[in-house]
Amino acid sequence: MKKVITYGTFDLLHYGHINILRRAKEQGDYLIVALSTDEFNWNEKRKKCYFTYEQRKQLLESIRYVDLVIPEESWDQKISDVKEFRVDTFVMGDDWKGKFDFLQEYCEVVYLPRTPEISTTQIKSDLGVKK
Ligand code: C2G
Repeated sequence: MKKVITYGTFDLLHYGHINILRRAKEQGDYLIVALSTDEFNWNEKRKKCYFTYEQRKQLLESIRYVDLVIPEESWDQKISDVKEFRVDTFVMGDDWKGKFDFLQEYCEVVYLPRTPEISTTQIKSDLGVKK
């Protein structure tokens, strides 16, 4: 079984997220999503999520491409995640291109093109929601 992992906040889930999850799953047979916790989002990304971790986890677990959701609590957990879950391929959108090449020592690293013109920030802006 070829295992794939990807990381993210996935707040206000949209078709750009679904596109990356679908293509990540196409890289193997089992997709793990490491979902940024509320604390990690605020402390490390200054992102205040609309949906809580539990709500975002429930949404992701309902997606056919997703096999397991684990918490992302630190920037530094990727190597141990790859080892612990015996991951073959790490996938991220290409806005992160090059940032995780250090993982090549442990698994295949794949950056996939982002879906243009959609983002959680754009949705909030279009809805006139303060960031
Ligand atoms: N994404 C995409 N197309 C978009 C928006 C997002 O392909 N229009 C991808 C991103 O490239 C990323 C994933 O969807 O691979 C999740 O995006 P975010 O929820 O914004 O995650 P991010 O804040 O980039 O956190 O340790 C890594 C971080 O947790 C990534």
